[in-house]
Amino acid sequence: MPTLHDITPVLDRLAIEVPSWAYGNSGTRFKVFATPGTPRTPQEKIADAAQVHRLTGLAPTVALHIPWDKVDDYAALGRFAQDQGVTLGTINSNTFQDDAYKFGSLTHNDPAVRRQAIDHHLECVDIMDATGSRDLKIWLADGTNYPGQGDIRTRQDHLHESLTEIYARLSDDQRMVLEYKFFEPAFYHTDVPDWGTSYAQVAALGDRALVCLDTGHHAPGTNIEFIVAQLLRLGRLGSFDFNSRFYADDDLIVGAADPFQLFRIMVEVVRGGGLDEGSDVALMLDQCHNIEDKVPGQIRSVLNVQEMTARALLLDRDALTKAQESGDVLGANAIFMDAFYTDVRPMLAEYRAARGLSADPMTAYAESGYQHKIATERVGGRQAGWGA
Ligand code: PSV
Ligand code: MN
Repeated sequence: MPTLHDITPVLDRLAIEVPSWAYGNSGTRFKVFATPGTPRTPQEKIADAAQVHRLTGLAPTVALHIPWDKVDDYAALGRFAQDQGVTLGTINSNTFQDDAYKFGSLTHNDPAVRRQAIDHHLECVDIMDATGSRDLKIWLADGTNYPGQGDIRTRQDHLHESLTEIYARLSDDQRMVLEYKFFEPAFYHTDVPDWGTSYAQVAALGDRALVCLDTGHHAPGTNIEFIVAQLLRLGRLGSFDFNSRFYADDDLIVGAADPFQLFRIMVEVVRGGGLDEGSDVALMLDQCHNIEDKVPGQIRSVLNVQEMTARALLLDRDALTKAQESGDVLGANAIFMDAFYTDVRPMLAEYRAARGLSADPMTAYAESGYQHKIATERVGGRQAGWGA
């Protein structure tokens, strides 16, 4: 089995992008609970994200969602982030909260609505130019609720045309990632429901159009690591949105519902070169903290990814290949499970301490006084929330 020393270079490269919206209030259609200290501005969200990075060394970039994080001067916001010790990352578009999009956005049958949705994405690329962001992430709520409601094939053609115009606006160092989700808010059909559709759409655009895999966007029982392996094999895995699901798109803390699944995914990421030097697979969180404090929720999340990555890196590949090639079913499985069952927490504590970080970032946060400080300082104003 590899040692901590062997896996250190890869651990050093591990970077997990955090979403600005994770720091705002969120909930369900039943209730959104407010939390003292919740950011009121994009700057306060970035300050919280920087605190996560300061304590873990794992989260150097913050993703923005437009228009939720709209500001007058994005270059200044980028400088603000840098002063805090982080940089601005992926720009997420939003075509799901305007009345115009009731029947779709980039797939809508009305050219005027498609125009509005395309223009929103072009504005997002302008923002990327100002922030220096590499990736434009597109997730569409487009779909229909009733059979016969829309022409599902024409909508694919509209999607292709819309994406073509957006893709053409990107510069050579920018990418588009197209996220899929099998249902919700549309219940009968969704225009980008699965990795195959996302792959077909991005493959028709060019090399800098890739698939975004949100771990919560699959039917129960889906073998997500197989999709990871396939997309890496095809060179089209652009990014992950990590989170946990028990039932649907729960957006819970990654690794909370099924740590073994996260391990299996990370095994395929490692196997497919996703953590190799120079890899451009982006690891991001897409989570909401409905009842727990948000900053420690994010700290827990990036630590979970780090822990499962370390376990995946400890997998004895040579022994596994030998067992696989000799048809040793139980032997191969035992090697795989040995890596999963390895408690890497003491090893990672040592790793962090050697880098001047706290060995235990969760305790360090609890003792830092940061939660009390933001709860005391952030009084008045309007707390940020998912969808506002
Ligand atoms: C949709 O459920 C999604 O996963 C997309 O990534 C959005 O950008 C994100 O949630 C926040 O709305
Ligand atoms: Mn997502």
